[in-house]
Amino acid sequence: MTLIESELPEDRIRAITLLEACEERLYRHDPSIRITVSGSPGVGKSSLIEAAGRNAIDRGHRVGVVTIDPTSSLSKGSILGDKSRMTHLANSPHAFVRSSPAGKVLGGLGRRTFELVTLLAAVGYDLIFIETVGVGQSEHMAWQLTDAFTLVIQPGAGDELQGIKRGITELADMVIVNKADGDFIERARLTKTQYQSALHYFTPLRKGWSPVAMLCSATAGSGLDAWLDAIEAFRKNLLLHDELRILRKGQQEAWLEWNLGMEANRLLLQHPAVKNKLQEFHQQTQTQNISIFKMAYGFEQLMQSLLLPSSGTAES
Ligand SMILES: Nc1nc2c(ncn2[C@@H]2O[C@H](COP(=O)(O)OP(=O)(O)O)[C@@H](O)[C@H]2O)c(=O)[nH]1
Ligand SMILES: [Mg+2]
Repeated sequence: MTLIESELPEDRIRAITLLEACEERLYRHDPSIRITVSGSPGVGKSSLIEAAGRNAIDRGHRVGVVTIDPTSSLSKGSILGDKSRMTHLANSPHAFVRSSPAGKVLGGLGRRTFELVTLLAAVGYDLIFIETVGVGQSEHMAWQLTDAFTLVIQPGAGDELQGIKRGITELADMVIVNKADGDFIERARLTKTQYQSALHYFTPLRKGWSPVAMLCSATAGSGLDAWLDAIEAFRKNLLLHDELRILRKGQQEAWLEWNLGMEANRLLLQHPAVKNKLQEFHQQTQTQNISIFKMAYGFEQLMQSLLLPSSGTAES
């Protein structure tokens, strides 16, 4: 994993060799299911994975977890590292927890998340959780790169919403109302009902699967087996319709495109001509009110002349 995340060019070559071997193995046999666990910071994603992961190990699973460490991106402060919420899994011989830095990647997935997941699957982790940072943008990407999408919410989450937040909820295969314990139980039940009926109105995204809402308490240990059962049923349904294979192809394509975009972005920003122009732009904005739109157009033309020199558009 360290090799995969390394930025050194020589490590990259070795990482690709390793990943290629993983893919070969997985093309022959891949028993893994990959589940995104998404939701706002503090709803209990890490706690749920830790608690459900323990039960899953008792069922004979090997549990892999990739979390994106938010400390390096948007939400600093009160949030403890995810790994510290998963001490049992982190210390179990039947589980593996990896916290990757979100780094400069936009959104809640790391640049190498998909590669890490592939490695975990290839070495036999069959139940793989991907915990996102939960900042919105990333969710769609995570949805594209994994098999199942679990949205975690808090009791009362449905109250302030005019209806239910569509976007992310529409992606959910499973909605967990966590913290259904103590004084929150009644509220949690109500929230679950609200979500269940909202889910009902969305257009189904998967053949043969209706999204479910359920109650859990990571701390009291309730509802966890129902979640694991739902994941199992979800996987069986995918296999039944031969959807898993199609899904994986789609994931690979999505990852390829994403990676290409990121790399293009990185390389362009390193190009001397682009760097110079940015520098120039920066100096100009300090002293004058220049047109940002014209500037952006200038960048577009510059990039065209760099990437498609024969297309005729020269830098003005
Ligand atoms: N009462 C209650 N508290 C919980 C539950 N699950 C998590 N928490 C608490 O919520 C806080 C955030 O949990 P965490 O798992 O780090 O949330 P994450 O940011 O979504 O990963 C912690 O203080 C947990 O102890 C639960 O089921 N019930
Ligand atoms: Mg967490």
